Amino acid sequence: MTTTPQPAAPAEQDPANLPRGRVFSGVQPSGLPHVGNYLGAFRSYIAMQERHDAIYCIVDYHALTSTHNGELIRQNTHEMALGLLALGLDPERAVLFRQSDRPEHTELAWLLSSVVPVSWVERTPSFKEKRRSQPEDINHALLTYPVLMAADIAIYLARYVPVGKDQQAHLELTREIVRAWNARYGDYFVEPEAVFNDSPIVRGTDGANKMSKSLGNVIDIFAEPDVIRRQVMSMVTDTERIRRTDPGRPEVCNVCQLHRYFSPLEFEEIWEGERTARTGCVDTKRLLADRIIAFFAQARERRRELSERPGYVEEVLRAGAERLEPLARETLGVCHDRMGLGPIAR
Ligand code: AQP
Repeated sequence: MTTTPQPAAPAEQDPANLPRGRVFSGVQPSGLPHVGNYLGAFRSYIAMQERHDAIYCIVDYHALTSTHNGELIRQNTHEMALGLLALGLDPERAVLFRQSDRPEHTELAWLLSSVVPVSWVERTPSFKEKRRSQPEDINHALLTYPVLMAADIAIYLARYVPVGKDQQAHLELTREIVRAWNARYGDYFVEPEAVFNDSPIVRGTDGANKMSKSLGNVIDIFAEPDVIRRQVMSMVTDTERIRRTDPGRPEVCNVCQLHRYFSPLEFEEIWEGERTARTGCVDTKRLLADRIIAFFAQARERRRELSERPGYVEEVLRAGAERLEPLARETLGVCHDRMGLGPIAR
């Protein structure tokens, strides 16, 4: 099948070469797939499906913490799944499913929540961040989000969780939660490890914050080329480079940083052009836009082909959820038994 070419930037941790194990990761359908998702997480998903037992999830329950438009969640779920498949996620090698198709996740979240002190969830950076960014909508699900995330991973006893660095605190909390449950009810859950690749935090077009759907500072993967070009041309570069003749600092310029991944063979030359002011920021951005558009061209074409197959995405998601049923129910069965609850129907 067609797979998007992988950027050749030097790997800090090569997700594909870890000892074999079960992998789980999720993405929220809170918007459309962007370059930050791809560099930080999706390319690890695709690399890890080769030799691991990989499970990937569109976490629609999580998206309810900030998106309250049902139709939008449905559309974004479809688009996320379609995007992942177009980028090379292969349903023959990895399981792809929708979280709400496996309601055992929410039951396990409840069971785990009984060992979680409230102070643990109150102190998570994402909760504090949401208190600032959506003060009018501090719903209870926002507070318990990390417990549901722990359940998503723990229910499949996953060992590896490929994610961006923004998820590090959540992963630490997941480890604490499973440790607390194991301490109370006996060893059962695996303490999962976060897997970071060599682009663990991609900054957005504002040059300052993490690229993020909710901040709107994204470069979309599947938008029309002229939209991608506009997004790239709007990027903040080196704020101390005022005049065209000033030398640039590629180490701090986000456009130059993205060239490491999208122009792997010549980024040093591009950086040198910036340092010596041989090239201006506008030239470097134009080149980046061309490179990003070319990089995802195959995936865009594949997305178009897949979108012409009616029912395909739904079928992949349904089959994925079905494959996971025995695993999810087995875990719940162990929890019911050890926690003194009634037997679950087999
Ligand atoms: N900027 C980023 N750099 C590196 N990795 C990133 N990821 C997201 N943004 C970056 C990683 O992509 C995976 C899926 O992310 P998500 O959609 O589930 O959640 P998120 O981290 O909350 O992404 P957004 O875009 O910031 O969503 P909103 O705005 O809805 O909160 C994760 O592994 C994430 O680390």
